[in-house]
Amino acid sequence: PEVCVVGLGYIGLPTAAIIARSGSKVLGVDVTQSVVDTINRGEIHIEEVDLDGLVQGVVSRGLLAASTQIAPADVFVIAVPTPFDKNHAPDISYVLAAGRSVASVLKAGDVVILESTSPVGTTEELRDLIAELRPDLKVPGRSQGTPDVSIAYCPERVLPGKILEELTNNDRSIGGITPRCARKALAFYKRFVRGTCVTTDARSAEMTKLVENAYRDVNIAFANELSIVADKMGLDVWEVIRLANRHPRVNILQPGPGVGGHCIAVDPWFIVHGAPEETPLIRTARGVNDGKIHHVIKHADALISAHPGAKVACLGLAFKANIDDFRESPARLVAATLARKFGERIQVVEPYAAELPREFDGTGASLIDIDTALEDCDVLIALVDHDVFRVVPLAERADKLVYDTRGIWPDQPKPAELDRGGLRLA
Ligand code: SAJ
Repeated sequence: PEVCVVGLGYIGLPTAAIIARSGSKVLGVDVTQSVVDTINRGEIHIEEVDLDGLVQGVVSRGLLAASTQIAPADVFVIAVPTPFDKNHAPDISYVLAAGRSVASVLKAGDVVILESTSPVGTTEELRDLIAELRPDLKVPGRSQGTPDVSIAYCPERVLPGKILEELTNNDRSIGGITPRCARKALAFYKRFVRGTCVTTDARSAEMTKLVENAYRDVNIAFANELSIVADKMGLDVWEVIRLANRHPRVNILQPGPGVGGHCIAVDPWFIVHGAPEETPLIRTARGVNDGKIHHVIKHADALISAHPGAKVACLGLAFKANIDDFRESPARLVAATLARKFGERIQVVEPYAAELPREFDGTGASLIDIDTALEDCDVLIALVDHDVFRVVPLAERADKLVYDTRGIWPDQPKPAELDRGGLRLA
């Protein structure tokens, strides 16, 4: 193959498919045999808009194949997970394992690109590993003369649910270990990226990725903190934010039941870990967003407890709107906690799920559709802003007791119970 993509997850697979669509022969490598088999059948193991058709097309045209074994290529793209441990310390062992396998087939002239979100300095560590394993190759920044291989960091910045579109159209930061490495990587991305590709050094590119997600986390924390303040003061936070955002230089994000997904709640810790003394704001924002989940649980618990016998529908399990990704989801944690406490009084509506996740087993909670919820349930707890929930007309929910954690129904009358303040929890 011309290109070898290591790691066929939410980023690696769409990236491999898009490179293949641009005409390059691509080998996708993954440690999981079932993932490899699925892709080689032209099918996919993850959910992403339009990805199924794209993968089927490039596999059937012989442009994309998958394997558990790496093979020589001209360009290697590493897109493996970088989780953190229980102390929030980043774990780059998958990156280094990928580096070891790339090193085993590397030859002069090759380009190695790391895309995984990584703590600052990881690309240099990858370079050092390659240098150690392949003393026969001159690596950038460490050997005299023109290096044999180029190594760069180029983070993805795609939004789940819009991955294919954003992979092609977003601007990209391309950080080379040296300027020459950046130019080599740039030439590669130009083949399939329509957005502007900006070159920089590897460490700046690593930090840029972390900063983007920390920026969003801090701003969501601001919105979430406002929502807790508004609950205490008996104000409608959505109304306040709508009005404040009419100011030309104010753009407050939307409060919700907490921050989910695999990036925004993780990446800020990589910065905190790298500079613990210097990051009180980023650390506090994480605490505020995690704390919001428990605020929502407490609030919902009080509402349900105050209405014994009422049937309750939790609307949504996904980590955000209009996707079927339930990992690291605050909505799921809220619904499961309520189900454990209130049992069969709790129903869950999640049009993107075929069944309830494991943790609901034995709780008595069941998965129902939105129409059944509107017919049978007295209390609605809106946890995800799926469009299917947003479009429920007022007439079908006017008589319900609603706890709207996403602000999807601005026209919902304030329930008298809430107005009395009896249920407001600081
Ligand atoms: N959220 C709010 N309020 C908001 C916006 C988001 O509560 O106003 C919540 C969402 O409901 C969700 C979480 O934040 O639980 C994260 O959602 P998101 O849409 O902000 O981001 P992700 O995790 O889907 O994707 C992010 C994106 N980063 C930025 O927007 C800076 C994406 O571009 C990155 O590529 C991705 O992380 C990644 O892979 O790092």
